[in-house]
Amino acid sequence: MAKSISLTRYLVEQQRVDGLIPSQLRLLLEVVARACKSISHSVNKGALGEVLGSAGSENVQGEIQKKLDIIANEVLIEANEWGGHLAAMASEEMDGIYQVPNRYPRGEYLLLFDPLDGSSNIDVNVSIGTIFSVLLKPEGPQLAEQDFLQAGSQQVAAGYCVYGPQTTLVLTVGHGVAMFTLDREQGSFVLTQEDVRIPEDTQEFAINMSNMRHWDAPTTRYIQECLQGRDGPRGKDFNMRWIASMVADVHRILTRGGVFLYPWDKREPNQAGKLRLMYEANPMAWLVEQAGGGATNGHRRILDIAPAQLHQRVSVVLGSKNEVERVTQYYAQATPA
Ligand code: AHM
Ligand code: MG
Repeated sequence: MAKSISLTRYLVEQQRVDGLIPSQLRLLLEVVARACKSISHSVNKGALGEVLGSAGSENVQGEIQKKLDIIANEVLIEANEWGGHLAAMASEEMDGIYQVPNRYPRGEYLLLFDPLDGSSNIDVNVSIGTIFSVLLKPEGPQLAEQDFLQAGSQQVAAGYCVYGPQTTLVLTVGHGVAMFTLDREQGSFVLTQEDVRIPEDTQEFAINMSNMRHWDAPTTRYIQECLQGRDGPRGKDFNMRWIASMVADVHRILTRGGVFLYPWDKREPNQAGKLRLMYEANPMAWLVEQAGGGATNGHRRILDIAPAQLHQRVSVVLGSKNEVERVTQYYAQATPA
């Protein structure tokens, strides 16, 4: 039987053998994985752990927080603040940045996360997840929110952990995408897939169709053509999936291809979209690109967007390369340069 490779061993080899990551980044990723394991245990307990339901508070974006949103946020902070590898953290669930307290040593990395993505699915026992992104702190003694405002192309690591029928951690440090499945008996993540590739073509799309009447013309055109199937301009039938947890939808796309869209819509014309650039779109865009897919806001590569705000939102189209390119073309044709 082939020897199983734990996340720890994989990271040590990335550091020692291949020289792909510094030791502090390895430590950071191990700590994030440990936090995800702990979150996975809480998610699994559900009602038995009295962790379901609303926390009765709102986050900075005015969204109702679930108890597990807050628990997951605390787990990530407590796990990461004392190790000496981080300078500060930022989270979808916190207003401003969280600097590592003075009583602990500070490292050179910045960690951003959506502690529990897919909040609407927590109480109904549908897959949810944690998304994270790692940046290097710019030079200088002071630390400010401004330091986090780096384009996604500057990420040094990104990943997510999906809490579904299996708990799976998916990771990139810029040399492809690897997947690790949590072995509960051993208590460790085990490498289950390396060099993940997204097929360039697909017949599966993911979008919240109930928003159709609010979309702009290019998104409407793309989806209508998919819906026309074999009888329309695409000449083939499409299937639709929408889990309402970006982690789960992206995990499916990394596994068997597909395209995911959460576009700008007319309900909130001044808002670029629903999803957050720093906590959701950037890490997922990098993973998808590392697996051979594409990720754009319709007009440009997500990873090239220079953020102006920590909680900035963005339109997202990502997944199988040829479909993402087609959507981008429809946007270019609708708004010629
Ligand atoms: P959340 O971070 O508050 O859970 O919101 C993000 C989620 C994504 O995971 C998912 O793709 C989207 O919101 C679903 O939105 P909708 O309920 O509008 O379909
Ligand atoms: Mg989210």
